[in-house]
Amino acid sequence: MDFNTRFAEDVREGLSSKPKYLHSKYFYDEVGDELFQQIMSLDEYYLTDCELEIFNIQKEEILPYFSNGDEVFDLIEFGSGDGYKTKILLEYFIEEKVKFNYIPIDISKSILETLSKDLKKNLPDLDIYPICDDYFHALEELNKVDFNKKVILFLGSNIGNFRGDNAIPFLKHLHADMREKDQLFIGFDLKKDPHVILDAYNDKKGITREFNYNLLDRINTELGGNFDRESFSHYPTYNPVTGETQSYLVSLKAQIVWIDVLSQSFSFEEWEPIFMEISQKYSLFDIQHLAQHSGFKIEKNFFDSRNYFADSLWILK
Ligand code: AVJ
Repeated sequence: MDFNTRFAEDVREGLSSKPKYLHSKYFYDEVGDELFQQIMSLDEYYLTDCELEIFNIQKEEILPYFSNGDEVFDLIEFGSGDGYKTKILLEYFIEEKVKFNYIPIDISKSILETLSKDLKKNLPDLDIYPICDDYFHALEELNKVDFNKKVILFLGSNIGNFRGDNAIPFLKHLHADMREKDQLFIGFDLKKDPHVILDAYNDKKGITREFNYNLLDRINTELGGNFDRESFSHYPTYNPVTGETQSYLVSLKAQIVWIDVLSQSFSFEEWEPIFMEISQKYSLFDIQHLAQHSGFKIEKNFFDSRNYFADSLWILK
C-alpha cells in the first residue's frame, strides 16, 4: 500500500472509531515539520532545552560509552528531524576525531534533505548516510550489509507517542533487530509539576494548536476533505496519575465532514472530541519497567540539572 492509501485508510479507521482519533505521526508534513521546529524553540517547551543541556554538559561523559576509541560505530538516529540537538554530539565527536558514521532515519524526505545539506556544509568531515524510510525497515536493511556496532538514538521523548505499556512491543521489536554490542540511547520526559507539563502543550502563541489543526488541513488538501478548523477547539490535558498528556480537537457543533478520496462522510456530535496525540511522561520506575519488560538493561541515565528529562542508555539484557 502506498503512503497516501495508508494515510487515507488510517483516517477512515480513526474517524469511524468511537471515540474518534487521528494518528499523530501524520502531523509531520512540510508545514508540520516547520511547526514542530517552532514548538522546539517555545519558552514553554522545555524538553528540547533539557536534552540540549544534557548533550552540552555531558558530551565528554557520553562519548566513551559509545566508542572504545578504535572501532568504527554507526550512530543511527530514529526520527532525526532537523538534527538540532544531535549536532552538539556530532560536532564534538568530529572534533575528537571519533570514527563513526551518522545514519539519520526519518519518514520526512524534506526534513532529511534540509539536515543533509546543513551537515555537509557545516560538518564536512562527517560521514552521513540519510535513509528516508520506516525505522524498522531501514534498520533491517542496514543489518544485512553492515556489521559495525550500532548506537541507536531515539531522542526527544518520541517514545511518549506510545501510550504506557504500548511502548513495549515497539521496544521488543527494536531489541530483536539489535546485536549484542549495540546500544539504545533513548530520551524520556519525566513526571514533574503538572503545570509545567501542561503549559508545554498549551503554549501562549498557539503553535501547538496550529500543529494539531495542520492535520485537518492536510486531510483537506491530500484527501479532499472539507474540515473547517474554526469549528474545532484545541483541548490539551495532563493527567498526573497516568502521566499522560493528551490533546483533542473538540467539535464545537453538530457537523458533517466529507472526505473525497474515501467517498465517505463523518458526522460529529456537538462537543464530540477527536483524540489527536499522547505524550507520555515517565518516572524512573516507569523507565526501569519498560527496559526490563522489553529485554534491556539500563547502563546509565543522564539527567539535566532540573531533573526534567532523562537520556537513558540501554544495552541488551
Ligand atoms: C516529538 C512526540 C516528542 O510529544 O512532546 C510537541 C510532539 N506535540 N508538542 C511531544 C509534540 C505537541 C513531541 N514529540
